[in-house]
Order: sequence, then C-alpha cells, then structure tokens
Amino acid sequence: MGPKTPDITLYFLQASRSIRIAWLLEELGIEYKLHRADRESSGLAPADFKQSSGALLGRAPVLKDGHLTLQESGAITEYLCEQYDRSHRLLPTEPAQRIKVREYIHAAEGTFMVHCLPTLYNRRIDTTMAAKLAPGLEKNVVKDLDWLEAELKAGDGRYLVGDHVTAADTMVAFSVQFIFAMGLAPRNSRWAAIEGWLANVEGENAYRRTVAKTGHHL
Ligand SMILES: N[C@@H](CCC(=O)N[C@@H](CS)C(=O)NCC(=O)O)C(=O)O
Repeated sequence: MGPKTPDITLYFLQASRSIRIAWLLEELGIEYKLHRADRESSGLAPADFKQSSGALLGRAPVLKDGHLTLQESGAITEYLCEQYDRSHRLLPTEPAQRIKVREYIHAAEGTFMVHCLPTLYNRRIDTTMAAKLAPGLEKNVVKDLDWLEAELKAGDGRYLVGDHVTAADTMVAFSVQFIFAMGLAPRNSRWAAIEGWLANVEGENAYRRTVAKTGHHL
C-alpha cells in the first residue's frame, strides 16, 4: 500500500480490546480522534456508541480512516502497520520476526481470548454441567499461559519479539491483562516471565501515555 495521510477516529470502549489499538497508534505516533464510551451497567457498550461507529458488528474497537471503517483488533493492527509503520518497527520486515509477530497477533484472539472467554462465561453459570466443564476449559487457559511463559524464557523476556515493542505486545498484553484481572488464572510464580514482561511493557512511555489519554483500566 502506498503512503497515505491518516484521518483516523478510534471508537474506544472502556475496559476492552480497544486499548490494543490506542497503544498501537501511540507507538506509531499517529494523531487520531478518540471517540470514547464507558460500558453500561450491563457490561455492554451504549447503543448510540455502537451506532455511531457505523460498524455492523457493534463491537469495539472500530477504526475509521477516511472512508474506511474497520472492525477486529487484529485486522486493524495489520492495517495500521501496513499503512503507517514506515520504519517497520511494529511489524518487522525480517522474515522470522515478521511471521512471529503475526503469530502473536492471531494468538491474541484465536488462542488466548478463545479459551479464556468460555471459561469466564462458564463460571457465571451455576449448573452441574458448568462444574463438569470448568476443569477442561481452565486447562486451556493454563496451557496458553505456559506456552507464553516458555516463549518469554527462551528470549530475554522484555518483549515478545525482538528488542522493542511490536504489534505482538500491543495485541497480546490485553489478553493476558484480562485473564489475570478476571481471575481466570492465578498470579503466581508459575508465570514469573509473563509477569516480568507485562510489567516491562506496561512501563513503556507510549503505553503509559495511552492509559493517561484513554483512562484504560480493567
Ligand atoms: N474479535 C473482536 C472482539 C471485539 C469485542 O468482542 N469487543 C467487546 C469488548 S472487548 C465489545 O465490544 N463488547 C461490548 C458489547 O458487545 O456491547 C476484536 O478483536 O476486535
């Protein structure tokens, strides 16, 4: 894709995957308009917020860039990197790093969220069947974290890929924050490398600026 002048609005729902995109925009140094909404007491996004984005799925985040309206945090991440990451810092060009970052972009939703959300929903149901399902569901979350822990231990543990923040970190950090915040896995020494990595990336200036700007919390 050729160079383009950004004309970006981010539809940001509080306590959501929206932080992935706000952080990425901050890392890319792109100016953007922030359309922010708090969740309703039901936990859902306000109806007028969903309508205003124009995206039919009604989920956050949504990114608008000129005439383009895009949903899905992974797709938005790939779009922003392809379009605006001119120094290839967030999605490196070196083939092994590039494919690894893409693996994490997809794992953020397709592995971590796909396992932790059913675990969370199942905990909200008070039935014998839910109790039977729980150990199997929880095992998946543990397995995902064990994988991440091993990956971090194989490197220096500060970032998921290479020696600086990439789109791997901006995508996966929310998944892990969510797992811990919802109590879907205990915070103990089994995942010391994950704790170290999270503390490191959450301490990055761009991440801190993003939190200050958006009010992100879980
Ligand atoms: N796979 C989508 C998931 C989007 C999603 O489920 N967003 C949630 C917040 S994390 C949402 O909008 N929930 C509010 C609602 O459904 O009203 C992505 O990665 O963007």
